[in-house]
Amino acid sequence: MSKLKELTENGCCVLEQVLPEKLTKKCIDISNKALENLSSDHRERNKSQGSMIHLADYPEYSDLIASPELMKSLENNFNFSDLRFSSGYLISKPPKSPPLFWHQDWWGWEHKSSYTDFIHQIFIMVYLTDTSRENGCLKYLSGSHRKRHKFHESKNAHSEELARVDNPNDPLFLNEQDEIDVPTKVGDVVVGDARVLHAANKNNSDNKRSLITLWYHPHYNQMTDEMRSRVYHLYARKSEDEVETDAGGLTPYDWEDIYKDKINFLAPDKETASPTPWQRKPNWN
Ligand SMILES: O=C(O)CCC(=O)C(=O)O
Repeated sequence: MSKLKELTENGCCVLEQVLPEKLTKKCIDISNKALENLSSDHRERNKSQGSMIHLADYPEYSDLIASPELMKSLENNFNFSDLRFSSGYLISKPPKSPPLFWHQDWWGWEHKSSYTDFIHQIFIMVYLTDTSRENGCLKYLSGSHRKRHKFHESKNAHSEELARVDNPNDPLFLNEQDEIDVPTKVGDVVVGDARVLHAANKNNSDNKRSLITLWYHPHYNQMTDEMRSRVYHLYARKSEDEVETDAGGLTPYDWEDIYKDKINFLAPDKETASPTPWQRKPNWN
């Protein structure tokens, strides 16, 4: 099956050995430094994820965001018409840490195009260690980007309680019968439709398991003006009450030119409409 078919039908696929060792080493160094700056309060608030460090606070990640090897591989495997970047996080699970809850990443469920094959947003996941079920690899529910699932109805989805793991028995932390593990090697890239339900296994190992999640919009030129504005707001980290994003730090617009210039071709245009409402919950008919 082609990678495009896998992405369209299953909602997730792996591109093997895309990133050069020099780049992954650089990402590991930046990430280790970023993790040193984390407060214990941050860790407590994000026990399930491990950490939620906004990439824009570390302009050196521009080499990864705009990596020619990543761009080439996306071009070779998919028919993306106009790729743009919005944001991303460093998500690092400490040794012996709990699973990441089941969730999906899409925020544009208000619009009817979210219930079609059109892909508004992809996640690119770059793991900085080899991953397996033992140390907290990704898992997902195949096809869940295109159909109703009981997890969509959960009151708790994306809540602070889940992030703190107040109730480890919440079904969103449990294994699902038809879940598919996604073990990876350093250098691989996981590509997913942002709508697909995914989670991460607990990290049972004695080492941390770090991941850089990047969100891109593969057909930006075909999104509505309202959605394009929302993408721009995410890129520019506009603070809005309804958006559970980490507003207030650096944005790529604040970066020195040497970093900013690298990712300029991926920057969303400025807004031409009010941003689409922030809607994380699907409403299937
Ligand atoms: O920690 C992981 O492996 C997955 C992270 C994730 O689900 C996300 O970034 O949306």
